[in-house]
Amino acid sequence: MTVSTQSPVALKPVQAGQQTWTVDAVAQLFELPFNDLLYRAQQAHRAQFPTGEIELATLLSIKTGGCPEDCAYCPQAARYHTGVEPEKLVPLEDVIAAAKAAKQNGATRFCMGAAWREPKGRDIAKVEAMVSAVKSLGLETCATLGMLSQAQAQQLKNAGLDYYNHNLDTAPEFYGEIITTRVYQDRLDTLGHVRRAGLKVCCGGIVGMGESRIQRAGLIAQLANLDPYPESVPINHLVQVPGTPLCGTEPLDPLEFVRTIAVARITMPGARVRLSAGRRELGEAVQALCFLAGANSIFYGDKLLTTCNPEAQADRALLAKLGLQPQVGNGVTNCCECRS
Ligand code: SAM
Ligand code: DTB
Ligand code: SF4
Repeated sequence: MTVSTQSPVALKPVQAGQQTWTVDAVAQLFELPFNDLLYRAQQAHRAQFPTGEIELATLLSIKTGGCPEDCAYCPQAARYHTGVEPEKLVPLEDVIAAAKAAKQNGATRFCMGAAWREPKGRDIAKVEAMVSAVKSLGLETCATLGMLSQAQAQQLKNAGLDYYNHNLDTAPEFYGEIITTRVYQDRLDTLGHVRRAGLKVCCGGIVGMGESRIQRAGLIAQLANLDPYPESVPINHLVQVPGTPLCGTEPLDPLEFVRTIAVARITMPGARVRLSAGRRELGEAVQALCFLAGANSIFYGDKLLTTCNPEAQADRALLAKLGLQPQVGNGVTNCCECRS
């Protein structure tokens, strides 16, 4: 794709009211010289987050595998042979134990993920109990359970849920290549239900699925034009899992991943931009560039849902090496290792 790097892109005021982003304007950001893009992202980041601390969010898979959907990236789709065996819903005591451990390790947010197309009524009741229990430990709560009705979103809010994660995943134009069992509008509808219930929105996508740069710009434009834009924006780098249709996709240039983070920061200046799946493959130097580009949150803990994440100890060492402080939550125990 050739968009002139000379095109002037007006600096967006980071505190002013939200503005609409055209895909072209976002694509022009992607086309900036790398240093100019990172400089712009740093300006936006420092204006909104002067202390620059990194949020630590821990994930737990509360219902693994056996999903009826056909998301081409996902090891939990029942139709792909990935070695992920379907499991039952995790018992409440196990969720509480995992949340306590996450808090002890320094996490401030705990996200519960289920391999569902959408939760059933009896599922929601059980997740409500999990949310209330995790919330009472003094952690921020997040859940990702698939599509939600308005009533389900309200039930989760009433149980103490702070955030709901539901990703747009990619640009509308590329979406049909990745998922056929539900449409983009279904995702937007769920996000609307989540917002109307008063929940905070965690919504991002995946890059490295074979999409073009203009499609990456299309994803960012969709996210930035949500009104308001999401409070949390997880940017996943595709984890290629053998057995999934996307395994074998040509890997994305790591610097293009850094650019995506920078563009997310500039277009959604007040959001927590989270380095999500795929950090192990990125390595430390690329992650350091991502922090420079405005990432200020990570999934923290040895496991994502079914795939590996960097070890917590290695992440603490990386943050310490970069002089980055983890965010401290209300009532979080000060741990000598992660608060040094
Ligand atoms: N089933 C629910 C749903 O799809 O909304 C919640 C769980 S689903 C695993 C949550 C998100 O994980 C997906 O939307 C996708 O963005 C991300 N994800 C899943 N597999 C991934 C992979 N192999 N690489 C990167 N991100 C992935
Ligand atoms: C998100 O955007 N990424 C997380 C979380 N939200 C639920 C999930 C990543 C999953 C990576 C593949 C796996 O571990 O199964
Ligand atoms: Fe199911 Fe979610 Fe995986 Fe899609 S991403 S297959 S909905 S678990």
